[in-house]
Amino acid sequence: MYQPPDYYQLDDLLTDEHKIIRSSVREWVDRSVKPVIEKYAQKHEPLPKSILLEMGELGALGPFIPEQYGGAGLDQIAYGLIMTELERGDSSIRSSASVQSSLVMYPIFTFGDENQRMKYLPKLATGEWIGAFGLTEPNHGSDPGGMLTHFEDKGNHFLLNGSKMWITNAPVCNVAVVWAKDETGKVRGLLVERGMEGFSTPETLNKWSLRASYTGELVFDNVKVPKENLLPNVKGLKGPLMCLNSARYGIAWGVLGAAMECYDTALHYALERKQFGKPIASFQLQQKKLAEILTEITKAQLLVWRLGLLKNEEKVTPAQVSMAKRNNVEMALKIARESRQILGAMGITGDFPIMRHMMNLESVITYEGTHDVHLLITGNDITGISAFD
Ligand code: TGC
Ligand code: FAD
Repeated sequence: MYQPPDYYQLDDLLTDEHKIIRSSVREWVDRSVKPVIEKYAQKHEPLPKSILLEMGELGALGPFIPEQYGGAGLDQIAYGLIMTELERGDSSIRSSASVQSSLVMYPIFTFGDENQRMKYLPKLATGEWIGAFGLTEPNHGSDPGGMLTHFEDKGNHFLLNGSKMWITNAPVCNVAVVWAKDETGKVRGLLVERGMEGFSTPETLNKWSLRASYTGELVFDNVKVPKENLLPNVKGLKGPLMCLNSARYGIAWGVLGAAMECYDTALHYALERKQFGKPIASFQLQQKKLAEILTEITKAQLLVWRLGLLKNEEKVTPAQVSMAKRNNVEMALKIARESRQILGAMGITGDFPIMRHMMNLESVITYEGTHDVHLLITGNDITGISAFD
């Protein structure tokens, strides 16, 4: 089985349970994802629903949700390890698991009432139902507080109007957690189900990134949403932003998987490929690349390890999560670019996973808060001055 780099013996810090979960996800990725992912990505065809159902069986959907609601009841380190293994397969698979776990199950568990938890969480945990998270709008991406989607109280239901854009899994979702303003301008969360009249989910095509993942819009044209579908326990932008803290944390771990696979591919290639009568791994310039890649992976592993411990103790701050998301995605993207160069022309082909990871990471560096937005969050935390206002 694949062995990832572990230069600082971080495996010694994991429990047996962590290692068992990681092995089962790793084995599944090798068996069910790696043999087919390149074909789906090249054809720009989303992976079949069976992939989500299999992730459900593995306990990869809502791993931190308590077992009574169908989750696996695991800690945050386990969640991170699962994300790393999934993203080694492809960012689109990790994306699906991130959205389902952190952006749909987390808000229903945290902000929902008992009826909502019992109705949705078990079906989302198995992958029988697919969830989506609607925050971004055509004219409000980095500034979600400016959203225009809104709803009115019509007595026995809410009337929802507006649209969301760039939504992972939108075209196939059974339920969407939609963030919209009420009549007082407060942001609230609504659970909008497929089949509600006036709710449509057109697909976004022509992507060069995350080609094996569904992306689309959520369009609300006078949708009557039952009152019991309002998430009762949160008001304001902090609702969606708390979900993002969880998803961004998962991404900081996830991208390590993409980086590790690029490194592994480049190392093996450099040892085998000969030029000037010697393996290219013997040239100092290639050794510099490989040594720097391993150094960056090791630093990123230490960052998420500490972040995971803080998250387990519920001491982590949103700004700490932003720093890790920003650092680790940039690390993975740079490693993909360097690894691609080590493979020369072969690096641009689908015979190797590097170019696919590189293209995917161009989305990952933008979604869940862009690279620049996360830097400004750190700047705000350091100085106490918001550059957004
Ligand atoms: P600001 O005035 O700073 O804050 C508004 C309220 O929110 C609170 N807050 C947070 N709460 C929890 N966690 C956080 N990370 C929080 N950040 C802010 C804040 O305390 C305040 O609360 P209150 O009670 O005082 O009202 O808001 P702002 O309008 O200035 O915005 C600041 C900014 C830039 C940080 C924020 O809007 C932002 O993060 N923008 C980026 C948007 C983003 O990340 N969108 C992601 C969409 S989802 C997605 O991409 C899914 S990809 C899925 C996949 O396939 O994996
Ligand atoms: P903009 O906000 O228009 O930003 C454009 C550029 O301006 C960026 O470089 C940005 O950093 C910069 N910028 C913006 N404001 C500032 C500032 N104050 N100072 C300096 N620079 C600034 N959203 C969801 O809600 N749910 C999803 O499931 C989802 N899935 C996605 C899947 C994919 C494949 C992609 C690509 C996106 C997805 N998104 C989703 C949307 C994503 O979160 C947004 O694209 C992201 O938040 C950025 O918004 P934007 O694209 O509108 O860029």
